[in-house]
Amino acid sequence: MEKWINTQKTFYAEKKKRVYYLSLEFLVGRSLGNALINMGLMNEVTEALEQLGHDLEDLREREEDAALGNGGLGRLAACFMDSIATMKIPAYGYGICYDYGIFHQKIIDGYQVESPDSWLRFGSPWMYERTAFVYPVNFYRRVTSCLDENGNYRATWIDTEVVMAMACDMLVPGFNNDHVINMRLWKARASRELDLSHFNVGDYIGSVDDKVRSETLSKVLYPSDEIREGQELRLKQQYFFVAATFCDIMRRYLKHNDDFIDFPNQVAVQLNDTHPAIAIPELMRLLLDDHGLAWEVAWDICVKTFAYTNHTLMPEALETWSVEMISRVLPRHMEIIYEINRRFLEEVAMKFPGSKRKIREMSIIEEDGVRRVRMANLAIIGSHSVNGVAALHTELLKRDLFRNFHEMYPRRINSKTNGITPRRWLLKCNPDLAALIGEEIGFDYITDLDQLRKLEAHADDPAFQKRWQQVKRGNKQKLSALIEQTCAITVDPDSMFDIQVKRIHEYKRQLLNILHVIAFYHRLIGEPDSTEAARTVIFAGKAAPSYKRAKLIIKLITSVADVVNRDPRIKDRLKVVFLPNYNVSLAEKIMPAADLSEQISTAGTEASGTGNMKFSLNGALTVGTLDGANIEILEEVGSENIYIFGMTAEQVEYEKLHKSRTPLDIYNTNPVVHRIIDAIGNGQFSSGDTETFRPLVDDLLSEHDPYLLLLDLESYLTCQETISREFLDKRTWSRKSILNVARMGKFSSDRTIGEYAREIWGVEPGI
Ligand code: 26Q
Repeated sequence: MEKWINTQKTFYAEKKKRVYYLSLEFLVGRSLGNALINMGLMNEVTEALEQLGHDLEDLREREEDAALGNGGLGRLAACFMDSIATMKIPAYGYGICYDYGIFHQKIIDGYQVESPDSWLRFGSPWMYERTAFVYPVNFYRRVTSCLDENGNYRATWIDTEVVMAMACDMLVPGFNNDHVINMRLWKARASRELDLSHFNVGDYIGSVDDKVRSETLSKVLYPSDEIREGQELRLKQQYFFVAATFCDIMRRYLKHNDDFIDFPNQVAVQLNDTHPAIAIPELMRLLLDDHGLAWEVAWDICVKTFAYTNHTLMPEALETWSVEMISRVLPRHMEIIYEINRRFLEEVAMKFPGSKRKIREMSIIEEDGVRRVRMANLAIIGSHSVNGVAALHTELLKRDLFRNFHEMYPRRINSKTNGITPRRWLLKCNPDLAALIGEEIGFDYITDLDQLRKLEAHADDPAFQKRWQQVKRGNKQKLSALIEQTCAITVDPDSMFDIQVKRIHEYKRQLLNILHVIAFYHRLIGEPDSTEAARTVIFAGKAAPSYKRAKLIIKLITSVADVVNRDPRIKDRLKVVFLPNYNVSLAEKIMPAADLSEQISTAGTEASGTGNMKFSLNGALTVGTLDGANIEILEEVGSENIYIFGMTAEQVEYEKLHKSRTPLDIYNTNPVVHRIIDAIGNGQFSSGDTETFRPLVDDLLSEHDPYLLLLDLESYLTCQETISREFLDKRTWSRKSILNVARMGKFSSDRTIGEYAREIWGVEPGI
């Protein structure tokens, strides 16, 4: 805390530009081990606890994960916090302190069952309630207006319902640098007026009811990623945290300034996807209504202040809100959005005269059917920078999804390839590998990941390879014990650990993976004496509670596992495991134990992926498509050190249009494929029941399968056979594994944050 106070004092004294990273999600995980590592206290604390008769490992396992995020986007925000602290960037994270994080997943009868994650039940030692920072946030009701002395339109939002936002700070220590930044997460509290109004008319119970209702705002994280969830509560959560954050931003800014000329030189706001994009009309409202600026001046400040990161390519996943709802919940913001749109469409009409199509596509308001506000359009128009999260993703944004905007503002869209923090994803989760590397090349690589290159010199050294293999083997043994404990499945640590862990989604194609598992199973039955490498295929991941197909895919995986694991003919040559409740802490146990990392999304669908980087940094080889950051991993490690299969994004586009082959063609001509599909359809994994998995079989055979599983299946199966063969050659495999780690430097989130700082935020790392 002392270091935290000192850090804040320095920021304050230096009057530096500050960065605000706004995110509805921060998937932090546990903090104890991380804090001890970053502060260099691991040995001391281990020893001290020993003297007190406690085991640090045991203590660490008791910490609840702070799971305030769904997956990639939330974890990226958490990795960024670590890099920001380590690089001394004057930045803050802002979000919501949910009482309930992402749900706990249990597997019952092979199906996912959700239960609430009440991580704050007994409080958290890492959260500090800041009762001095409490702000009112307004909702609903109406806007009055008048003309001021200069004849300008002036609006006031009145009669509002008020919810209080209370600051809760979570401290984030940098690595080995005495720097501590904070994430400020808001909690909703009832306002006093609200209590009193009911009290006055004698409705005591009613007043408590209202109090409870207004506090539901920060109750629970929405558990759906990349599928639309358009509830009013979600919109209110977004505005709640944005409004409170801007109270804080304005308070800090106005301490040193009495006009807004310098605002964009003092403040940078990064929007983590469109979830906080209501911040754009909110800043306009503050500048216009509270501070009396002219529209043009206010708008110029807005665009210079905001930057927006996009995390998805799928048009159906883009956020929209009905005009009706925004008008009701945030009436003044709806007015401002209309005015932004009116002025913007004038610009469009000037730039592209007569193009009705451009106007229709670029408008913030979607006009066909119920009118809706397109948050991505708002975010692009209101920001000076729009970035994708990997090179391919950004190119596709420019070419397809945001083509019109790219044409209009050719300098706006830029690329910032994602990264991961090497502190958590190597040093903390894989201490033995981190130590082995350190003994060879020194420990500076932890804050300068490019230094891992020095490992290249040792890739062929048999003695080094031996130690490398021993570390991997130790990690696999630990994971085997965990699997035994949680799933009661015995796995062989000498088998190939073939792992796919991530949210369950059709586009991520866990189904393709299980099709290979079935093919492998059939092959083993057919060839009882084959010498093929034994495999343990491991899955983990949560499905959005409302996502039927994803849940059915989990059921198929667990059903295949049941059949395969019990089949005496298989004799331990194949095990299938679904580890329940995938979260950050479980990921830290899985990554170090992987031999093969599955990154098999349909090309053009996964914006970046970050699990791919975690696996590779821990010495797994990747089997993957030319999608997201896989392409850049390929560029770094070289094509001999990664297994690439399947169609390119361009081929996917082409096939969708021209359908040169259909899934049925493949099913009818390839007997291996035929057998796999029939096995699922005929009930081989559902005790003869042919109904359970019919929807999946239908999807697979459909001409309209948007994820083209069967079109990639043959190439995937061939690739997997190569992998099986090459795994048997320990020397070559180890060499590839070492080279993967040696060439992961680019994927440090320190590199990513350095690029954001220089190219978007205009701030310098503080050495
Ligand atoms: C939106 C509206 C209402 C409710 C929920 C949401 C919502 C929540 C979470 C929409 C999307 C998300 C999360 C998206 C996400 O995690 N995307 C991933 O971001 C990673 C970091 O950039 C990428 O590596 C992944 O490729 C991308 O899928």
